[in-house]
Amino acid sequence: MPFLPCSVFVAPSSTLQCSVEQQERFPARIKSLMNRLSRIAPSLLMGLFTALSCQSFQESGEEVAAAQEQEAQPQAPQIPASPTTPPADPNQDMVRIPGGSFLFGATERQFQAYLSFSRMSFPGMKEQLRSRFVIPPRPVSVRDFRMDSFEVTNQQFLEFLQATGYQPGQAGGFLHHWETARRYPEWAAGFPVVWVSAADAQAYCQWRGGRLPSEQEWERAARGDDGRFFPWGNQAPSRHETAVFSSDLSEPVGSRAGDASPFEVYDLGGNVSEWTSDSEAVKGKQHQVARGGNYRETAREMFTFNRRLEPLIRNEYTGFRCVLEVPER
Ligand SMILES: [Ca+2]
Repeated sequence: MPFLPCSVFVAPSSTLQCSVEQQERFPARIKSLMNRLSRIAPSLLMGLFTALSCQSFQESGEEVAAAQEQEAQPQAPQIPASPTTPPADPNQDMVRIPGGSFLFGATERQFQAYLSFSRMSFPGMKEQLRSRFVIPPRPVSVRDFRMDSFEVTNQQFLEFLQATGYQPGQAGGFLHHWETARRYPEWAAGFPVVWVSAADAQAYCQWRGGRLPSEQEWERAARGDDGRFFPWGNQAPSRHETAVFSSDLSEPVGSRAGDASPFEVYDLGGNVSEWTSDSEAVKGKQHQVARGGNYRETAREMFTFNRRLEPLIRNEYTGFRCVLEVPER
């Protein structure tokens, strides 16, 4: 309701008039002040005050109307260009892996078990596969380190992009599964990020103060002290209970409680394979070592000693996790 007609305040010579709608936008304290001044102040002062107030609230009203009109427009769901709330500490879900000496590589018995999971056979296959693994295993020593309990997700990688503006040197395939360079599909927030290279992964880990694990560190985290066949033990995996493999799609990280190593690191067996910091030449071409199986592969890729030698290109089945150094005491 209008509290007073504008004509009470405006000097007769003034051309400024407040509409009823404008008066209704005045806050109560302004209305009270104007009422008191109307009883004691000269009309010229009141005219000036009212003119300024009317103008101010007219502009304010236009802004509100513009905002409401904008809100009425259908908006496509978007991930904001910058986080509206600070992201959670990216290093909070890490576990400490005790260092020490362990057997790196496969025993002959383990290698034969690996072969028993393969229906494929071609001349020289055993020799080719054997050359990929460290047979017999050799003792390797690693220092204590901390490792991500889970594979890095799309959401976490977006936070890195927003914080750093990272641009890859070679962009081929970079985040190919995202809708835009800064937006992943809504359903994919908790899924492991893929279509990243080992260099992209290393940049992310460095942002967090860490790095990619070496393959020896990765295997230490997967095998524990007993040199097990799989991260969860020596039992063959069950597709629907143990790990994510032989499937069409990865799953949100940590979905399978059964795919846990002795140090409670999840998805080392399956979901997506994981970049390490090691590389190796194959037939004269440099390859990056990835460890662990993935959703597309069969059970045999989940053996803890299995080494994947990947070309230096991004793909839809390799992600990563990070490690942090532990200061020496
Ligand atoms: Ca994995």
